[in-house]
Amino acid sequence: MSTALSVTEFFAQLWKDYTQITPQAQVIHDLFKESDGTVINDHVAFRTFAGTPICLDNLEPIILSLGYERQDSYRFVSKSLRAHSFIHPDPEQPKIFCSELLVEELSDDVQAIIQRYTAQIQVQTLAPSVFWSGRHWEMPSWEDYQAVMAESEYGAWLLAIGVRVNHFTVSVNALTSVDSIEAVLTRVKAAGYAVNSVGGEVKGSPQALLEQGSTMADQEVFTFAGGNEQRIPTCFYEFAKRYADAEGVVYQGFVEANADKIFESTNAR
Ligand code: OOG
Ligand code: NI
Repeated sequence: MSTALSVTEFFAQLWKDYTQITPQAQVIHDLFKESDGTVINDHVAFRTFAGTPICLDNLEPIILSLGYERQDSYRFVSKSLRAHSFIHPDPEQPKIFCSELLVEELSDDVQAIIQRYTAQIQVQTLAPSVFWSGRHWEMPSWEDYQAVMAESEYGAWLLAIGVRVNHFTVSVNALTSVDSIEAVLTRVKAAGYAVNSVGGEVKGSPQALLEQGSTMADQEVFTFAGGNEQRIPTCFYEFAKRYADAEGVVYQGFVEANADKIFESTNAR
């Protein structure tokens, strides 16, 4: 069906964009491809700014146009974020997690900084390509990046990186060479990559029906406005293992407490 084809092309474009600033993902992907033959994606995630032309409510119709349905909603009070997850009727298609920063909850000073950049957004009609469109504003100054960072790591990350996939997620259920998040992370660490240990390396539990782990984001030198060159986090890679409920149905949702810690995979280190 043409819809399925265009979703496939959508993810191919996303992977291309993502691996350009996340070289670790291609290396780790190839490692598992070598032992397992195929690597299946569980989900991808996007970040955006609320109260702008590219806010969550405006991105949602694009996701729906690809055949997705809204699955659930989430709120991360201490991070000033909200999110929706989306699921495709074709179970082979990855789920999508899309969050936005509630800029109005930040201090007046930081709101003003973010608004100086988001005022530059010029989008006429949104299309799927918005998900690999990157920054819609000039690169921030290092001072602005740091001022936003002091209140929202997510906000600073988004100001520098823009709208693009912040992680792909390997389905551990579909791997045959390993069957636990622990074993996956052991292999990832042996390959030389740092793992997100916020709240423990494995987020969630079999009782919560979802266990996840992730790398710490790759880092790249960016030239900030004014010429300041700084090494900052880009994107990371995630691993998810889903469990069946009492009725034998494998859980397809997300877990807010897990997600809260996965967000920190873009922390500076
Ligand atoms: C999304 C974090 C949440 C998950 O699997 O729970 C998430 C992000 O870092 O933008 O991906
Ligand atoms: Ni995720």
